[in-house]
Amino acid sequence: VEWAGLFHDQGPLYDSNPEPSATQAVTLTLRTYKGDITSANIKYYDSADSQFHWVAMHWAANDATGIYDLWQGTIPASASEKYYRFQINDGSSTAWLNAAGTTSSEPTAGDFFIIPGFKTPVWMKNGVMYQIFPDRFYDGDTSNDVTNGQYTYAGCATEQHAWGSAVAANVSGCNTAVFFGGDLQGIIDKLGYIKNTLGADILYLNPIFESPTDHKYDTEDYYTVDPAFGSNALLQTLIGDIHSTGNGRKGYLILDGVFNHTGDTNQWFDKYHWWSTNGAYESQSSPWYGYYDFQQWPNSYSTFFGIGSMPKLDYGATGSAVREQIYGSSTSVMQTYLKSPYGIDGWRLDAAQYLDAGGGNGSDATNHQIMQEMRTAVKSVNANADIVGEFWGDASSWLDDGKEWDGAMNYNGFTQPVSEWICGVDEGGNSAAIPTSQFDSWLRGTRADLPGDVQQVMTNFLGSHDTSRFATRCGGDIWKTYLALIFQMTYVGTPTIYYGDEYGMQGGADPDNRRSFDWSQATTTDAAVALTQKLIGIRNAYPALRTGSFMTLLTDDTNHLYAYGRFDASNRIAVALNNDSVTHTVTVPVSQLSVTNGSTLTDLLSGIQYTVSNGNVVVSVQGHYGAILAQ
Ligand code: ARE
Repeated sequence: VEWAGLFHDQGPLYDSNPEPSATQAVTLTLRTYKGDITSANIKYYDSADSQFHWVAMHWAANDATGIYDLWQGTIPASASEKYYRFQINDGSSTAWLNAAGTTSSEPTAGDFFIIPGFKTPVWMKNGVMYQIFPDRFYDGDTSNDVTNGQYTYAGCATEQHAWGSAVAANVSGCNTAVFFGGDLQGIIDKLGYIKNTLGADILYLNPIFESPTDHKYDTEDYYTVDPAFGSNALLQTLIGDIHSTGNGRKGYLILDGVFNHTGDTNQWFDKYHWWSTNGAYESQSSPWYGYYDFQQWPNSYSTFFGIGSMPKLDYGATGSAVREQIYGSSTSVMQTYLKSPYGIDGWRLDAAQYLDAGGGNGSDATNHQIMQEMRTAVKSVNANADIVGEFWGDASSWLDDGKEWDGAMNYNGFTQPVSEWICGVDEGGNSAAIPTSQFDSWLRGTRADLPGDVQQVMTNFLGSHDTSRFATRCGGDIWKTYLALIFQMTYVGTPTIYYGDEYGMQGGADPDNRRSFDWSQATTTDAAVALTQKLIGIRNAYPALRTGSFMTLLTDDTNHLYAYGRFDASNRIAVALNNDSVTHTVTVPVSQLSVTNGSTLTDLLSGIQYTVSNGNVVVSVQGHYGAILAQ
């Protein structure tokens, strides 16, 4: 069997029904070189009977070039989850194909998923996300700025910093009491930049609820927008403006849900007696005593990472007060903001892996049970809401059965490989260069862990509020940002721009990765911003880049070149990336995308047109740049 001819994924040309209901059969298409094989079978595992089943495939057609045969077979409809792989025979040898790749012996992992009834949000698949750390984006209302010494929290007096100044620890050495004045009014004022100039349509905000720190991951009151950021009424205004089409496309809002722990100033805990005298820290007969896990009351309690200002919530058993409070009841935190008069579109779950009962730290059945209940609650309020979990490794245990999250922050399958391939360092800045072939297999492997529609909503970001800035990690070469942006906007998953990454904002580790936004750079006279705008426009114009197939076309370790296809019934797009510092001529084998000789491909970045000959287009790509060749 000629392995190079084999292809299948869950894109629209190869899978009749990527998100089937329980009553919809799924017809799968397998590509082989013409005349290469004698038979092919789908072998699938059905969780209903815990057995493998075989479906013989039949020859269905040739592709447009006549180079390939297309074989088809149908997996019958049923409600149960299934996993499939292909067995391919040419009379003398057998090959196996699944999402992990091609092998000569039968694989034991990496099968494609079918999860009847499971869907990820259409808007998340098709959107581009912009992440904002609210204190640092834009100060739209100076009257609510936190001032010097306005209050003291855990020995830290607040300090007001001038926009543009360094994000250093303040005079008392406290790096979480440094306020720049950014707020919701600022985001409202700048929505035109996000939606119109850039063309992004999903906003993800780091925490906005009342809390004494600048980052607000230690919530004091989940039901109140922090006064330094605005008010609950202003949040409603912001949501209305995001949802309106006034500044471009209809937009969506995802809030940061910090539900593993609260702050120690939360009324439920009330370590500093800011509220009353009946928080769990203050009284064992507190109505919220059971919300936390005390080894020895009051000073020894479970926390996030040993940080005393972040006491862990105790989720108890199904129906517990904490479960009802956070997601279960109609007045729970999560349901409140999903419903009118707010109507947010999703939650990002902070430290999601750790939610647990007692002092437990997740990674067990209780965490998964909590996540299942949470999904049910969220979807009962808004079936189109998105749930994105924070997890830094392989998140498949929350994503592979359609019962918990829709997607996850894609450190594992995007941020890390991109950093190692383009910057030669890992997220922590340690030397870790990988060649193109390893980059490609890393991407394939991490995609294979996940159902296809989950892959499409994984949030793909170059950096976050928890990593160094991409531009800094990458040595400050803006061309590497260009290359990364081209990859990000043409890869599988929801592109997510951490505010400022679109102009190559610099910054080291937390807290330096949270600098105030430099508005002088936020125009299309800045080449990186102009490129971001162009790339988002391209992504928005071509569904193939969002929900199409992904096919590797070329990996060249010597010259650091990579090419891949994104395609559906309407468009075939070949992306060529040059990760070297010098210009290279790239021969892109577009016949693999069934693009015929003599047809014309246009580079959507340069406007240059190319004619396909001998199955290839030959493109000159400058160092740390790319070409997006569309038919
Ligand atoms: C503050 C200071 C830091 C200081 C720290 C400890 O800023 O300089 O080192 O305190 O004293 C929030 C704030 C942080 C704050 C922190 C504690 O944003 O600024 O730090 O609270 O007060 C792990 C977790 C993951 C977590 C990351 C940071 O698994 O959940 O660490 N990310 C979320 C948010 C953070 C937030 C919190 C959680 C807490 O996104 O912003 O911090 O609510 C490997 C591991 C991961 C690990 C990762 C990074 O990959 O596998 O599990 O993530 O490394 O360490």
